[in-house]
Amino acid sequence: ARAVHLKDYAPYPYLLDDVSLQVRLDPKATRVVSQIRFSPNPDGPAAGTLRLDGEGLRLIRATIDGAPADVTVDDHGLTCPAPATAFDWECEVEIAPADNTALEGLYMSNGMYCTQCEAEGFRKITYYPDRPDVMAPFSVRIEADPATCPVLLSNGNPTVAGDGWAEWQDPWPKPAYLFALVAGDLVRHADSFRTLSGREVDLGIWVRPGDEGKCAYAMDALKRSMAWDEAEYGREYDLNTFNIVAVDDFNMGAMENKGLNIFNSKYVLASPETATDRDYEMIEGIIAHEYFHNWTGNRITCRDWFQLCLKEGLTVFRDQQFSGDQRSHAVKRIDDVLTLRARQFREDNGPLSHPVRPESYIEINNFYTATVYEKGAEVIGMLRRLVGEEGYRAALDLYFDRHDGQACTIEDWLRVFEDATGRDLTQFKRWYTQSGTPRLSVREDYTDNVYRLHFRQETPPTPGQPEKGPQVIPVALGLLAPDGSETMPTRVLEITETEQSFTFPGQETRPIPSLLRGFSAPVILTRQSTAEERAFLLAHDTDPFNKWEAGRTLAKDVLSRMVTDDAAPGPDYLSALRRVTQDDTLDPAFRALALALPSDDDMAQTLTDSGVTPDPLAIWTAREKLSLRIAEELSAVLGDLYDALERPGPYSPDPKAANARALRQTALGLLSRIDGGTRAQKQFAAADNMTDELGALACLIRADGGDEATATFYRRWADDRLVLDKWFALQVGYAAPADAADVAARLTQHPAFDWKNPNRFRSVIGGLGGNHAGFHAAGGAGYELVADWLIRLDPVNPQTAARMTTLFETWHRYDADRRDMMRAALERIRATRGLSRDSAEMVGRILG
Ligand code: HT7
Ligand code: ZN
Repeated sequence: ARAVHLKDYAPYPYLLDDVSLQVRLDPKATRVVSQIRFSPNPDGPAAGTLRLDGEGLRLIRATIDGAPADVTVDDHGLTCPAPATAFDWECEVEIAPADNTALEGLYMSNGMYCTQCEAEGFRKITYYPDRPDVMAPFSVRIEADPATCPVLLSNGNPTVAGDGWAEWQDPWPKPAYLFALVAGDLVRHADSFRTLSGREVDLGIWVRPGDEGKCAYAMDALKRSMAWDEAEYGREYDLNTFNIVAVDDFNMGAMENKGLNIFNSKYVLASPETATDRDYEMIEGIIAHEYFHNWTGNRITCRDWFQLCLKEGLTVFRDQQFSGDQRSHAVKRIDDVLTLRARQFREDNGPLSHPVRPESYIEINNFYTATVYEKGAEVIGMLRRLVGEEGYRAALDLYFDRHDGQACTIEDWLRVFEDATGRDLTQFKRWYTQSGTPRLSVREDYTDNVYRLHFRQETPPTPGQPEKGPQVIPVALGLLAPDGSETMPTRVLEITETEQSFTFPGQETRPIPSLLRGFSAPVILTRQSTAEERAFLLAHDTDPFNKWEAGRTLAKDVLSRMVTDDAAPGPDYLSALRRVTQDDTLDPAFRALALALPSDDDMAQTLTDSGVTPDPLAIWTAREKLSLRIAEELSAVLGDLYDALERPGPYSPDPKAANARALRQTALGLLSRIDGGTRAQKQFAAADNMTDELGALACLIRADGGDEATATFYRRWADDRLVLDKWFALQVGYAAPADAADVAARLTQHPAFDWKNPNRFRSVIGGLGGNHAGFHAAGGAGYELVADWLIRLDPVNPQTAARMTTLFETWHRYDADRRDMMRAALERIRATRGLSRDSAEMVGRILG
């Protein structure tokens, strides 16, 4: 397959003045009639030939101004001679949504019709210039059997409807990737929202009958998101209707289609009995994310898919701000950095490393990555730090004013910051074009009351980019005195050179630096420091992120020495942990994070960075030993906490109650290593909510497989598909290293293992990949099983299969045996006859 390159961008030769679709739904023979008014694009290349994208369509007829068009059809679309003046195009195609297992285009899920058009799914519905810079107002007429599909939804506002048909009109010009259509037997959880300027908006969350009791939290999150976007960004909603539909079969989390968001049901449905605190938090964040796209993505969209970070990085940044405002900024920041390091640093350290704005792709679906999303959000955070809160607001106001209704580039985005703040962002732009995680090392000296910091930055070579220039790195810094007081509050140093020093005169004692506060830049910071100093920062740093970071670094040092030298955990770490655990002035969720150890995957990368080949079993064993040691050392404190944090009233998902549960669960996880599982048994039996029930079950499975509790849980929840996903995932995720592949293999034989459902597939196969020691267990059974299943899934759902090949992206870290086995598994996937373009690109890049 051929690669697409950013440098080859050219505008489309035509503008689309108006699009009208008529969709007559049928599982095997849906008919789509499209009528499009084309006119020459004055800013485009010469008109005269019409090229439309199309895949898997049966063309019935095509006309230009009422006369048959002279079309040539190929595998990717059609071409025909067309006037160089305005004309009317009409065509009719037939498609079979019931046969669409790839879940892209128009497909069926539990008897319901739905669409997923981003990135290039609309071309599976009709012939069309399926690219984000071609925008048009749409009107849609849907016809379906009213007995099976009483509800018919599309983008924009509803206009007229009758028995078996409905019409929708979307006045806002949009690219085809934002098109959506849903039809089925659905029930509506209704509410309304009054915008700042007084527009009354009908809100609807549409779900399968029986699920209507699980929509209240998502609706509440939606209304809070709408109010927040008005208050913080001055952005109002712009239609009379906003609908959300929950779908069981969905490749990703959700989709921001204009006025008709479609969600993986996992990120909509919640009740105390079936959803965990984490589920509630994810629902809130994803509802906000998709809603925020209405302005950052829909009203202002991307010129081409290379600019994906323009909408995704910014919208992730906005949803992170929102969640921080709704909950705790400190805890949210730590969570976000944990995700960034686990996903994006991992990606950036391996063969899939690419810039936030890539320069070429074979399959765009493979570029919905942690780098585009999470690093893209970090880049916005850095910009905001550099220009300040007011500068950021001025730049965003200018962005919305200047570019409303346009399809934009990163250059447009940076220009509004330059114009609004007067700053030159030429060097800053490297964050979008250079791949790899910068390494920032720092040395210091202190003489005659003058303290100096000497920085050096370097970004290692990444695929296609052997050389890098220095980046603009904002380093938030505070200084502390040995008595724990802060002698210099946070100040932002701007590093722009490869080597750069900063001087702080008037320091009566040698300060202790708190560097990169709030994780002010997505870099790997190295600095020689002692365990005492880390314990000091854990105790005294006023910056909550760095307070946590100090504990994390301590934990990593302890674990590394346990792995490499079989060393026992030192007293500094354990006593620092005790202090934090007992400190009631700290948010319980923060304490839970401080008590949590780095993941095995994180430790594997940490060891690799320090030149040690990671042994997954040794890491797992060290982590188990350290957890046991912490449990023994802190047993009394943890026992008291566990009892004290018992909830007095009924379950509520509010942040305060959830934070208390997070700490209580962390305490239980440690205590169940020394109490024979008595607390976990009791909690499991008494639980009236999924957070407590699942938390207890996890402890029981980890202790001895938890066969009885696992069976009880299954009997209780066999009819709830989302809860059952958790049941599958937990067994694989907590299986002992030597058993994990067998457990996963056994679960793939379970009658409820519906492998064509992406959530279920991810629970088991993704769950195995997430069990680091289990996936990498000696002998390679984990690699084999995952490869077998990816080969099986690829022809059915190439997008999901390709995405999961990233389980192998770290092959280069490990010993020769594992490397060989992982490469062999990848080669086996690559050699599969008829392998999709999606998986072929991923496997090719991973193998290098
Ligand atoms: N913008 C949406 C991306 C998305 C997607 C991309 C490829 C294939 C399937 C997909 N489903 C959703 C989601 C978002 O980032 O908001
Ligand atoms: Zn998004």
